[in-house]
Amino acid sequence: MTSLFDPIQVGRMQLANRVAMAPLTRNRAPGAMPTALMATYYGQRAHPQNGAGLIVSEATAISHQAQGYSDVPGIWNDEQVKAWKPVTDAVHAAGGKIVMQLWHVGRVSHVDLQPGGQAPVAPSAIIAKTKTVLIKDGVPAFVDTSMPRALTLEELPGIINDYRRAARNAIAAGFDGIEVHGANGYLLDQFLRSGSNTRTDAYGGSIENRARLLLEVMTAVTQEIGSDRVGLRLSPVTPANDAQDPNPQPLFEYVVKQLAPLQLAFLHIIEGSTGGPRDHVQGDKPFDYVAFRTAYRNAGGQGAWIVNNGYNINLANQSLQEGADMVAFGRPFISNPDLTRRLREGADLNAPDRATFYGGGAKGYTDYPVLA
Ligand code: 8OZ
Repeated sequence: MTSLFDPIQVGRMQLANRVAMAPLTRNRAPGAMPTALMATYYGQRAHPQNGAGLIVSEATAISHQAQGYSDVPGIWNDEQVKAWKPVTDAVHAAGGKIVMQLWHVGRVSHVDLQPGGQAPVAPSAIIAKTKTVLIKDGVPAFVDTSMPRALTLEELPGIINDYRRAARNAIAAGFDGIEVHGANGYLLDQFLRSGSNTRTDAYGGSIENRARLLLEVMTAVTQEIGSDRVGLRLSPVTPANDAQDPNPQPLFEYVVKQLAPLQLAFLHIIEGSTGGPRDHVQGDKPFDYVAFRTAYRNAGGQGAWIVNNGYNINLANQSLQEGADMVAFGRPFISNPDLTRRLREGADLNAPDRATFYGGGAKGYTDYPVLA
C-alpha cells in the first residue's frame, strides 16, 4: 500500500515523500521583494523526513499588473530573482524541493496596487464581489476590489510573455520548477468561467474559447523551461473570489484532456471550496473528481495528481489508495514546520494563529515549535 511517507518521482524532481506544502499567501514581502525571513520559513518546512516532499511557494506575481494584495512577492525583475535565491538555497540546504507558484490576479486587485493607479485587468469589465488585503502602517485591512477593465485581444500575447518570463526567472532563482496558479478566481480562472468571462472573441463564449488563454500559457511555460518541471493548480468548484460557472464538469474535463499531451509534471486540484467545505457544489450536481481524473488519464495525461483541501491523515491515505499521488496541506504547514513527522507519528498539531496569517514578521511565521 502506498503511504504518504513513500518517495515519488514527479517530473524531473525526486521527492522524499508525498506530502506537499500548499501555496500560502503570507504578505511578508514589502515592495514585492522576498526577504531573509522567508528563507528561514521555507527552510524550516523542507526537511525530507519531517517536512514537505514538495513545497509550492506562496503565489508570486508575474508582473506589477498581476499584483492584487499588499506585500506579496514578485518574479518579474532581476532584483527579485536575486532576492529569491536565499529562499531556494535554504530549501535545498535542508534537503527539500520547491516550485514557485506563478500568479496573475486579474480583477482581484485594487487601483492602489496597480501601475499608475490604473484599473485592474480582467476578461470582461465585471467587478468581483470579493475583498483584497491592503496593508497600511503594518495593519492589514480587507477592502473591496476595484472595477476592472477588459483586456484587449492585442494585450493577451503580452500576458503570456509575462508568464514565460516569470517561469524563466523562477528557474534562474533556483526553483526546481513552477506551478501556474489556475485556481481561486484569479486571471486564468476568470477566463475559464462564464460568470467572469462574457467576451465575444476567440477567448470567450464556448468552453474551447474560455480555456484558450490557460492552454496558451501552459504551452508557453512548458516550451520555456520543460514540461517535466511545470505543474498547474485548478479549483473546479471553488466560489473563491466570486468564481462562478454553472457547469464546471465539462469545462474542467476539457481543460485536462487538452493538457494531457503537454506531459506536465503534476496537476494540483483543490477539491470543494478553497479552505472551506469539500462538498461545495457549483451548478446542479456534485463535481465528480474520479471522472475528472479519469478523463485526464484516459487522454494520456501523466504526472502526479496532487489533491488538496481539508485533508487529515485518514482522508489522505484513503485518497492515495483511490489514485491520488500526493496530498497538499496548507494551514497545517503554517503552524507545523514538521507536519510530515507529526502525521507519521500521530502527534498533536499546533493550531495556527489567524491574526498572523497576512502580514507581520516572525510571530506566527517562523516561531512555531517542532517536536523534540
Ligand atoms: C489568501 C489571501 C490572499 C490570496 C489564493 C493566493 O487563494 C491566494 C490568496 C489566499 O489562491
